Amino acid sequence: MSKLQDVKLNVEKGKTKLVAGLVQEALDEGNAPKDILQAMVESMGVVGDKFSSGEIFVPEMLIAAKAMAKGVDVLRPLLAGEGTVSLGTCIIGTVAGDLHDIGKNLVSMMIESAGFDVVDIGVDVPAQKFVDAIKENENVKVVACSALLTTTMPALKEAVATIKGSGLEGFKVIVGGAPITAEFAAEIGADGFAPDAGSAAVKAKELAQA
Ligand code: B1M
Repeated sequence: MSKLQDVKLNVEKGKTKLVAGLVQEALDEGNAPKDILQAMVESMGVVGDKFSSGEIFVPEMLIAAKAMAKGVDVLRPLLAGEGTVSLGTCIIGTVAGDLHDIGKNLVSMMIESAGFDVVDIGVDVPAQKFVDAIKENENVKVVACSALLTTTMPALKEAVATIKGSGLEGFKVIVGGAPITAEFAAEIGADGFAPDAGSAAVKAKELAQA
């Protein structure tokens, strides 16, 4: 079995103690960090499918997420570049009612590597907390809101409306997450949408420099 396959299977099985070592072995074997990350993202797809079909339940899904996080920790220094010039501050969080953070953490990592100072305000973030964070931090250029559940799409809408209605200016709002589309982003008044972490960083940079 290839090392990538090994990483993939062990993330799926939630082998938290093994994944970091396997990711390191995959790197040592010459696999590119982005390919290893992609393998782990695919694992989460498999885990999601197994959850949908009733083959596994929330605890298994959680443990697989923890295993992936261990693998991402090993890749972090390799995926995040060392930008010297700051493009400003990016506030990032997952909206109220939503506890999913792997995608948000990857977006955060890529936005940081694009040259932003990232302030991560976590998961289950009430709309007003985004506004408070904008007030509390200097030079905010981008606010990034993530939502992973169809049931938290209304909370994303509320977050964007609250941020936009706050009267604060000088920044753009980008949104994303598995159920979010460019159409929905436009409908709720976001300035930008990105389907994945890499394009979120490109979009954040584009909007901050516009
Ligand atoms: Co949850 N969960 N989960 N879950 N979970 C999903 C999302 C689900 C699709 C699984 C399924 O049914 N197949 C489903 C949602 C269905 C729907 O809404 N239509 C689901 C459900 C139903 C639930 C619960 C309701 C289950 C329950 O309790 N009955 C519950 C909700 C809890 C809550 O949030 N209130 C729940 C709980 C959990 C865990 C806590 C156990 C765990 C999360 C742990 C954690 O994050 N620390 C979990 C997990 C792990 C998943 C799956 C398996 C994996 C999510 C993930 O990390 N994917 C997921 C199934 C799946 O994704 N196929 C599932 C990998 C990650 C890299 O991708 O997060 O999509 P993603 O991020 C991508 C893009 O979306 C994008 O870039 C990222 C990287 O490229 N992106 C952005 C994300 N944010 C962005 C922001 C941007 C731009 C792009 O700009 C700001």
